[in-house]
Amino acid sequence: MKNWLLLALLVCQAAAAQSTLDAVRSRGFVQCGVNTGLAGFAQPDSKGVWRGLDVDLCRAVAAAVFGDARKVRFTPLTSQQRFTALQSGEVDVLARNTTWTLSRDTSLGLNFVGVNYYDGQGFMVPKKLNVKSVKELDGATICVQPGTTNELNLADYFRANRLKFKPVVIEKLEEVLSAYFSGRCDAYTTDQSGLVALRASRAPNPAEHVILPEIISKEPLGPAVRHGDDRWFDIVKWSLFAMIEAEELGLSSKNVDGQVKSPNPAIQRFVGASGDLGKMLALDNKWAYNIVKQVGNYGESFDANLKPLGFERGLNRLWNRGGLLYVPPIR
Ligand SMILES: N[C@@H](CCC(=O)N[C@@H](CS)C(=O)NCC(=O)O)C(=O)O
Repeated sequence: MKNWLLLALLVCQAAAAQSTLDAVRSRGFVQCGVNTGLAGFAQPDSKGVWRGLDVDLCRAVAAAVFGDARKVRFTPLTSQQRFTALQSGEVDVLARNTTWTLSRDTSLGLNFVGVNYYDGQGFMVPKKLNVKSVKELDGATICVQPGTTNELNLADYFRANRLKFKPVVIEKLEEVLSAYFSGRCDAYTTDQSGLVALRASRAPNPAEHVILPEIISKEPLGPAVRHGDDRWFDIVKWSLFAMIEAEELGLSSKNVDGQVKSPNPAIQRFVGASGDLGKMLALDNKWAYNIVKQVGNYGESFDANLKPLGFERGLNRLWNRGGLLYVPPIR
């Protein structure tokens, strides 16, 4: 083999072998794939600062890796673009109201780190249609985005219930919303969280739209990374878990400083005052302290981003308060 070819091959192999953590460190920031603009999950505010539950997860990873939650940049992605962006290495993390499914977790080459919002699919209809149930939508025209679980669940549900429908499949969020709000579709279907957020933030008149009572699927939404890099998978996973565990331990951005001297050994370990949990993740021992101090716990993020839009905690309460949020021990 020619020498230059061998060299090129070795350089390529070295680049491929570089871990995501090394790449992120030498770049100086985490590149996070987020929604193009979904209030409460990921949307730039009036000053252009990204806000939302998914955005906070990205900031938590930056706080864990760099000790600085600001070291993150955001790539807005449509439903259809998101998986290629992660697979190709354009983003390090995908935190974009993405449902954890078997096919995405296997053949799409993703690893879901956990769930940051338990959701389910619903339907929104104009109030004036006077529809009270999805079962009354036989023959309806229904707006949906491609590349979503919503598109598949819609077809399954209507088939299972022997109902007919005409799908109007539009890739861009702006366009699917204007199709629905202008009356081109009788109904719009997506995750319940999407319906609540979009009705509150995008409807010309929110009071003119109702969300039907049926929830037709399970949509566990969570951040994902690429297959093949266990260390990075661990870092993103435990960054999410740290936000949830902090709420359970009663640690918040407001009080975490005072807790560094807590007599509780679990808190001591969490804030990095004892033990070496950070080292096990190849991070600074204050990784979790930095997340809570700079980003906040899960409940703080929920209250800041979702509560103002009218969201209830519901399934997304902690396990010991009747919800599903339960993370393995941080020890
Ligand atoms: N959770 C579902 C749906 C996620 C989804 O893409 N929802 C739409 C409607 S809320 C969205 O976020 N669109 C934004 C965009 O494409 O820019 C999935 O993972 O397939």
